[in-house]
Amino acid sequence: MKLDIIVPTFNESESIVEFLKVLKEELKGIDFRAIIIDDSADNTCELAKKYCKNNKIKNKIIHRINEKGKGSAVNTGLKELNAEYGVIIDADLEYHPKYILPMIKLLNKNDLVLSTRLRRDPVYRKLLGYFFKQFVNLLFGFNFDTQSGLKVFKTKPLKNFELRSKNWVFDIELIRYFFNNKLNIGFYKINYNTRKHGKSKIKLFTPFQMFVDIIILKLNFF
Ligand SMILES: Nc1nc2c(ncn2[C@@H]2O[C@H](COP(=O)(O)OP(=O)(O)OP(=O)(O)O)[C@@H](O)[C@H]2O)c(=O)[nH]1
Ligand SMILES: [Mg+2]
Repeated sequence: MKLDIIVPTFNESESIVEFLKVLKEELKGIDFRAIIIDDSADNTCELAKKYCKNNKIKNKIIHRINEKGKGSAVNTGLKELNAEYGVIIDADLEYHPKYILPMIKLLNKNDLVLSTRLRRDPVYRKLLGYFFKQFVNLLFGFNFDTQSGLKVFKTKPLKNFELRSKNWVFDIELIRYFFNNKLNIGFYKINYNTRKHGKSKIKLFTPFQMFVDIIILKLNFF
């Protein structure tokens, strides 16, 4: 079994080494490759390259200079896939790599497996999440934890797929592709942590940008 693991990074110098260390530990004995798509201005890229080299982690590290956006980075990563199975995971350890293998197991019956977060959020975030889900459900017809930052999938169905969302709604676009093509989607419940190091890339205006982007996605205007 071969795994290609897409990791979008933006100024994650405080997390990347710990992330790669945990990833390697959890995937002991598995043939995997870290595909890191880095848009950082800090030394995330150098740290990742050095750690992979010193610890014999197969890798493809792309440092993009003039491009940005998590969706756009994931799209660059999708083009690099050549393993049977793919993973998309954040670098800040909010999603523990220990969940990757149990999720991959579920690909025997599914084409895409989404992690579903068991939430311990404050009430206002629970409410925001609830309305977000209802809105997505209304427009696209699915009621999943779309924004969870760990997903695993078979790579074959994505051969000719291209993400058009550059930012935070790429998850919905990816899921919509599997959903509309009647591919099987499975779920795996996880506990998730809050970010330990570094800063969130979410800004105050991000929910508004997401709202507009969801409507653009619905209208296929990207
Ligand atoms: N390449 C790339 N990666 C990005 C970009 N924005 C965010 N990321 C990465 O995408 C992942 C998720 O970003 P976060 O800032 O953790 O977003 P979040 O998890 O919703 O927010 P927090 O809960 O505050 O951590 C992290 O690995 C980021 O480094 C970007 O513009 N380019
Ligand atoms: Mg995060």
